[in-house]
Formats: sequence, C-alpha cells, structure tokens
Amino acid sequence: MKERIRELALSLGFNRLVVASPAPMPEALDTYSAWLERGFSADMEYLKRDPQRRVTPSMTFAPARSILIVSVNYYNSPPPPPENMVWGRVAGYAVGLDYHNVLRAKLRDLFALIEKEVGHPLSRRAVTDDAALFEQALAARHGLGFVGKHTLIIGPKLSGSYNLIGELFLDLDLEPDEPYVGTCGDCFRCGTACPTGAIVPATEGSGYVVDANACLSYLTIENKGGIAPAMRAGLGDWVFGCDICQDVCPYNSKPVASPWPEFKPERGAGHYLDLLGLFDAVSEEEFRARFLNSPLRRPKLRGLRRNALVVLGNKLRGGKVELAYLRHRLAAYLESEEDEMLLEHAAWALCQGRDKPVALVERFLPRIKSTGLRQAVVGYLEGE
Ligand code: B12
Ligand code: SF4
Ligand code: SF4
Repeated sequence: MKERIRELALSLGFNRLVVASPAPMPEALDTYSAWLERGFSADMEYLKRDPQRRVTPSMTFAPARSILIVSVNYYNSPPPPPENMVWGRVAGYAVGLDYHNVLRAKLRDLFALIEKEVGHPLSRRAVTDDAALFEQALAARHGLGFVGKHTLIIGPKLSGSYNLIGELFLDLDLEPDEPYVGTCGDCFRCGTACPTGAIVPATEGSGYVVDANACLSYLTIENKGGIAPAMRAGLGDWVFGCDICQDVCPYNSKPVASPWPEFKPERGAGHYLDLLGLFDAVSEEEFRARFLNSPLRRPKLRGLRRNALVVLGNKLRGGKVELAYLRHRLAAYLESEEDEMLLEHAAWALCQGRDKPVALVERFLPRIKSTGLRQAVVGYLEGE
C-alpha cells in the first residue's frame, strides 16, 4: 500500500513522499526551545505558543496513525530582469499562487485517490505550514531529506531544497520511513553568502539555525514594523523574501522546474515586481485584488511599500536608477503619505543617492511626530 501511495503522489507531481509516525519528537524540543530562548523567532508570536505541541504530531490530528510527508518542487528559472521598469526581486516560492492553498488542494486530491485505493472511508487532515507542527524535524526524522546548514530540507541526490513541504495525517497504518543520511561536509557557502549573517551556529551540537531577526525573508514578509537601517543594504534588490542561501548551494546546481502550473510566474506576481507601481494611489482593497491568491498579500501594501523603499534606496546608492524621475514619482506619493514609518524609510532612500534632495525631505519632516524617527531623518540628511 505504501508503494502504491508513493506512486499516486508522484503521479500528481509531488517529487517525494515519505511516511512518518505520529510519535512525539522529544529530541527536537531542546533545539526548538533554545532557538526561541535566544530570541531568534523575532516577533512571530505564534511560534512561541506551546512548543510541546510543535513536537507532538498527534496534537495536530488525534486520530492519525500515519503521516504522509510530501515535497514539491517550486523552482522556475528567473528570466533576465526587465529593462523598462525599476524592479525588485521576488523569492522563488512566491512567484506563482500561494502554496498553502495549492498544496492543501493537491493533498486532498491525493487523499481521494488513496481512499479509492483502500476501498473504505478514512479521516484526514491536510497541513502545510498552517498548524503548530515542527515540519522540518518530522521530515528529517523520516527521510524526506537531510537538514542543510541553511536549515532547509535538502532532498536525496541533487533534488535540492527548492521544495515546499506538506503533510497528510491519516487514520491508516503504514510503516514509517527511516532518516535519509546526507551531509553538507565542509561547505558553508550559504552562511558566507547570507548578506546579513543570519545563519548562525546552534547553541548545542554542530548544527546551524537561522536568526529570523536578521533574515531577509522575515524582515520583508513577516515583520510588521520598520527595517533597521543597519539591515537595509543587505536587502539589495530583494523586495519579497530571499533565495540567496539556496541559490549558492551546490545541491541546487541542477534545479528542476516545478511541475505545477499554479507555481508558474504567469499565475502570480512573477520574479520581478514593479516598485514604482506600488506607490500609485491604490486602496488596500485594490491591493488585495491585485495580489489575490499570491503570497505577496502577507506583508500588506504597507509592508511591500516599506520593502520597495529600501530596495529603491539601495538602487540609488548603486547609481542603478535615474534620480530625477524617481524623485518626481516619490515626491508625489509622499505628499499624501501619513505613515511615519514609511516617511522615514522614504527619507532614508532619498538620502542614499548623490545630491540629497534636502528640500523635498525637509518638506515632509514635520509630518513625522516621533522624535526618534525625526532625528533619524535629520541624521540621513547630515550624511550618517
Ligand atoms: C518560522 C519559519 C521561517 C522563519 C525562520 C526560519 C528558520 N530557519 O527557522 C523565516 C521567516 C526566516 C523563514 C524563512 C524561510 N522559509 Co520558512 N518556515 C518557518 C516555519 C513556520 C517554522 C520553522 C521553525 O520551526 N524554525 C525553528 C528552528 C529551530 O528550526 P530549524 O532551524 O529548522 O531546526 C533544525 C535543526 O534544529 C534540526 N533539528 C532539530 N531537531 C531535530 C530532530 C531530528 C531528528 C533531526 C534529524 C533534526 C533536528 O533540524 C531542524 C530542521 O531544519 C516552517 C514551517 C513549519 N511549520 O515548520 C517554514 C519553512 C521552514 N519555511 C520554508 C521556506 C520555503 C522558507 C524560505 C526559503 C522562504 C523564502 N525564500 O524567503 C526562507 C528560508 C530561510 C532559511 N534559510 O531558513 C519551508 C522550507 C521547505 C524546505 N525545503 O525545508 C518551510 C518548511 C514551510 C513549508 N511547509 O514548506 N521561515
Ligand atoms: S533567506 Fe537570505 S537572509 Fe535568510 S538566511 Fe537565507 S540568505 Fe540569509
Ligand atoms: S550551501 Fe553548502 S553548507 Fe549550505 S546547505 Fe548547501 S551544501 Fe550545506
């Protein structure tokens, strides 16, 4: 039955399926708790609630006797950047439709096929990053792949880490799979390439963990506040998420394109986002409609504008955009913006290029009520 289920999963486009047991993972609790204690979960409060639950899969679905863990490749080769717009990069997992919906729907398809095969009704719960479950520890315990130093699951051989993970909890007895043995060896390319030094040694043992406070994926997607000035240069061109630690990994040197049309760039935001278009006068509703079913809705319009301002500042510093045109577009937007955090990011961005537009920045300075933010802007004008 297990082999038949595997065939069914592959026929739907999943690149791998392993069977996990719902037994608790006490061995993962210490790593997880230490990560929390070091403050590495940043402001993602939901991760701090009930760590015991994360390492106890049966609490996700009590009737489960087995858990099918699947992975699917999301990779699409990015085309060269467009020349006719000021763009920001979008992480590969987010160029198409939101994987939460896509993966859950495919897991339900898989379930229908399994029920037919088994010949009697089963109960199930389909999960992908939407339950209090330590997915990677469970996936590693049962051989979906091994955990690379960038902390992502790397599949066997050269199947790499450009994959997303989901679980189908079933009240069906199946033999659990063993761990897969793989190694990074002496390599640490991901850690060296990470622009903000977010990949750090774990407190115990030789493993690595990610400090979300420094990870661009957190800063541009989950973070609700401002981006600290010290982190801004690290964003480079990344306006949503980041793939650097994966792009440099030798296990990703032969990426296979995603089998699912839902993950194609034409179905979603694509690889490059028009940054200046984000500053057009659009309501939150129009924004939500534009990014319907896209992961880019998560940081909301405010978060994406914040990210875009940082990327624009980086482009200005690198002399990559035409200054007068950019100033003209931003000045029009800034006239109507009331949000102090965005005004501060805009001031920072405008001060990155040559010939700071002092008059323009000073014009919106009085609208920043917070003394700290206003002082920061004065600092940018004075060249700090
Ligand atoms: C919080 C979170 C984040 C945070 C923190 C990331 C992190 N590495 O901790 C932020 C916002 C930064 C983030 C970023 C990204 N994320 Co994220 N994220 C999660 C989430 C919700 C929890 C991760 C977690 O528990 N971290 C806590 C720390 C302690 O976990 P860890 O470092 O992985 O711990 C490892 C070791 O301690 C060791 N270990 C510990 N115990 C044990 C026990 C055994 C037996 C073994 C063998 C190993 C072991 O293995 C652990 C597994 O890696 C998971 C989904 C989920 N519910 O699990 C998705 C998830 C990890 N993210 C995912 C993705 C795709 C990303 C991004 C690539 C998105 C992007 N392009 O921007 C980046 C990658 C950044 C990176 N290098 O990690 C995928 C990864 C798929 C894969 N192939 O592994 C996941 C699994 C979501 C999914 N369902 O597909 N993410
Ligand atoms: S996703 Fe980017 S910022 Fe985060 S750990 Fe990887 S390279 Fe560093
Ligand atoms: S880049 Fe090197 S160290 Fe990092 S995950 Fe890949 S193989 Fe491991």
